[in-house]
Amino acid sequence: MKKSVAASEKPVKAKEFDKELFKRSVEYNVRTLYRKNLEEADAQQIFQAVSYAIKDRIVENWMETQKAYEKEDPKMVYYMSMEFLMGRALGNNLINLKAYKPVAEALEELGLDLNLIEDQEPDAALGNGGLGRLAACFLDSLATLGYPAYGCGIRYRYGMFKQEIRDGYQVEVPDNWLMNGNPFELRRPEYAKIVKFGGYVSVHTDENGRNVFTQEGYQSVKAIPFDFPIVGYGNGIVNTLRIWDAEPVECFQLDSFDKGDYQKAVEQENLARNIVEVLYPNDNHYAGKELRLKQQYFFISASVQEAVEKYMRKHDDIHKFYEKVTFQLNDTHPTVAIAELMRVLMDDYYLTWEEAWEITTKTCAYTNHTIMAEALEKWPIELFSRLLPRIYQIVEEINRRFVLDIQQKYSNVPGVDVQEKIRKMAIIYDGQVKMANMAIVSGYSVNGVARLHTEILEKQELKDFYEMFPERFNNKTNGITQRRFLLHANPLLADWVTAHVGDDWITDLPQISRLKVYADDKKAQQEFMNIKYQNKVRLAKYILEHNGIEVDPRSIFDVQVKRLHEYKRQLLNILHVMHLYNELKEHPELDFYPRTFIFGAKAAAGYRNAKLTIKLINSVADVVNNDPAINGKIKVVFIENYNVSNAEIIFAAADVSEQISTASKEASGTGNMKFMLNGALTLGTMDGANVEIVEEVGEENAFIFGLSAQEVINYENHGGYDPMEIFNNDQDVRKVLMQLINGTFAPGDPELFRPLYNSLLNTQCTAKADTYFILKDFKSYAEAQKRVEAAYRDEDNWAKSAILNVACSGKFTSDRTIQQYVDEIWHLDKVVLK
Ligand code: B1N
Repeated sequence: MKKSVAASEKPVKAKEFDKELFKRSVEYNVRTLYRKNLEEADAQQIFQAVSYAIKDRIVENWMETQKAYEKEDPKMVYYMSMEFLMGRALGNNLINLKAYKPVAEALEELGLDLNLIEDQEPDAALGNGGLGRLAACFLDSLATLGYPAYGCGIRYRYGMFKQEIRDGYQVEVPDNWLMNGNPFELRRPEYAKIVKFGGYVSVHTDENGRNVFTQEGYQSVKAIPFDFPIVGYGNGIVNTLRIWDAEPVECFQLDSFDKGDYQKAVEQENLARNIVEVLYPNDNHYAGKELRLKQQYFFISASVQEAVEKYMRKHDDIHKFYEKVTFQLNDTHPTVAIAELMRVLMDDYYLTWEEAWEITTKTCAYTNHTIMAEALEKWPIELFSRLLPRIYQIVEEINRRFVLDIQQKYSNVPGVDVQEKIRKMAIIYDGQVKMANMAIVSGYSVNGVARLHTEILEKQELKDFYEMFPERFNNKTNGITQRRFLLHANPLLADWVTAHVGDDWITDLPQISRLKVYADDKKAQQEFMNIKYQNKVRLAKYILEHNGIEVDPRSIFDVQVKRLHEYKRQLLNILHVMHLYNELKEHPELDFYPRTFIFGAKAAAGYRNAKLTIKLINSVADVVNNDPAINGKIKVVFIENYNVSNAEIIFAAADVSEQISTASKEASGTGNMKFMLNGALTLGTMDGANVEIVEEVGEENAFIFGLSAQEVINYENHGGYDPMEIFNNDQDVRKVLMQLINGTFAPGDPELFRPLYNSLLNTQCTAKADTYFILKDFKSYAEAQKRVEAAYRDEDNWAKSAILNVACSGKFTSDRTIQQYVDEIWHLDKVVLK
């Protein structure tokens, strides 16, 4: 670890919280914002008034932090991401200001309930799932550890859609999160940038004999940044999330426009309106839409321009840019940053190709988040070059030189087929621009997000690149922030942990391992189970209010919440529920421990099988929940609109954490870590970070089943496996599959679930069947579920395992992940405030 450039020896204590001042400030804000007093203001107005009062405090620290950065001039990381799934800000800011409890008390004295006020805030849902939430956790950790950082992204007018369930189907409702204004954001028009699209590139030679490239006939958009404060925990540091809005460059000047200009002006205006309109609701999937590439270049061009200008405001030698700046590319979505930085360095700062390349390759680093083939970004040359003509020229040149490198390296190596290498590794090939290849070739680091995932990248997916650039590859196992997902989400457990081991875990999660000595302690076990019970009561109340379903908090809460995707195998889970239902119907006398199966998941709007799986879950729920013969022993609940805010309630209440992806498909997973931290036991495959979770907590404190990643890969390399064999020989599987097509769960429309049936068996043979090995793993899953039930019946032992899960979760803090990024990739220095 590098030493810190402390402005003073000791970190200062967080400023004392002045309750009376705060109360006056809330009253004042309600008055000036709404011309009302507290009694007259509604809940939303009070939320706004409280938030502005808190923002006042934050802004002071924000200015101090930025002043310190200005003075000390530390190296900065720019975390470039299309997604930041921030969730709500108020509660989190209070937690990190160490002001949550005093503010709750002050508000109580005013007759107000902080929890209800928090519920007024819409989630900032500028992300789909794990990738966007990871970015948010990273920002929290960067600020808490005192590292200078910017998050760079897009201020989507509409975030992730709101999900409503109507008649069991998902309906997408626009998420108008800015409707009431956002009290924490700050518009910064003084940092606006112009971003250019389309047109053509003209070349001429200047007086020094240099080629000058100019983009002409283009359309442009004005990018306006909005800054969000990212409050570090108890250290006075406030970093910035900078997200860009788009505005038209100029207003109409009708008199000066001829017909062509008028047309162009309208188009420019539309471009600005469309570009930041909405987040693409795809997770682990690339749709190849032109507007998406526009979004990517829009925020990247603005962010890169600003990073370079900011650097040049303090330095005169652009050649040393990489000593003060590093760009971390959150998957391939921001990869145009590479060519954009090359463009700025060559076209605006007149560097040679070699000089610009040296800087760019020392500035950019890439994180891979998936090996799913359908997520790989490949842009058609036609589209890419039409939209970004100058950028495309640069990509072509990067590619030309890289292909030469391949030829040079491998031409004389016996047994190597150079053409084959080029086919696999070239950035431009087969009419497409391959973004992952560009990110690997043009940066100094490539990392995966869990050990298994990185191994698969090195040995299979990116094997050729690993052979060529082994020193670039590294692993950074994901993490989560315990401040949001324990301290804020689960105050009962947080207080209990602190009572037993002190509060160091808040900034040093491995300290939580000191809980291990309580795992066998009967009193601790009872206290733990009691807290879990109260959290289950809280979730049961939420479910009753939001779903109208009554669930028994004494039943096992078995939870799968995450995006809906075939590889995540919600279908395996619900098929197993159908199987349990069949068993209970056939053997009503069965000694069955009551279970509540809880699902929460959004499906991409155009993903047919995913949406149909939601309908199946709700249809099974309808039948099972209302069958008196079952006597309430199984309940199935689909929680509408799964998001960061209700996730906090859900994790705290879970007994069983379903992490059942087809092995090798889930790069890491981060929900798995949030469940563990809250004392749920993992029921999962050896996939992603599950492998490391089991390594930490011990296999005896988890329920592992299914094919290994290598077994899956072996099957795939040999054309799959034959699900028909299982269908023909396993009566349990056969029965549930037949129920998909005989109307058991769709009485009016027996054909409804045929597509799911086909995806598993595919009797028509038009495509491969059961590509996610659901039937192959079914038996092993059902057996693991039996072990879950048996284990839960032994309450003391369950409590012990649950406590051990909490105690062994130390590795999975995003503070550890960020420290590893800092030590092994970014090499930043800590800043400590005076
Ligand atoms: O990134 C998370 C991982 O924990 C998950 O395992 C992984 O599935 C997730 C295209 C993605 N990978 N790829 C995406 C999201 C949006 C999009 O448009 C791909 N998300 C992941 C954090 O590492």
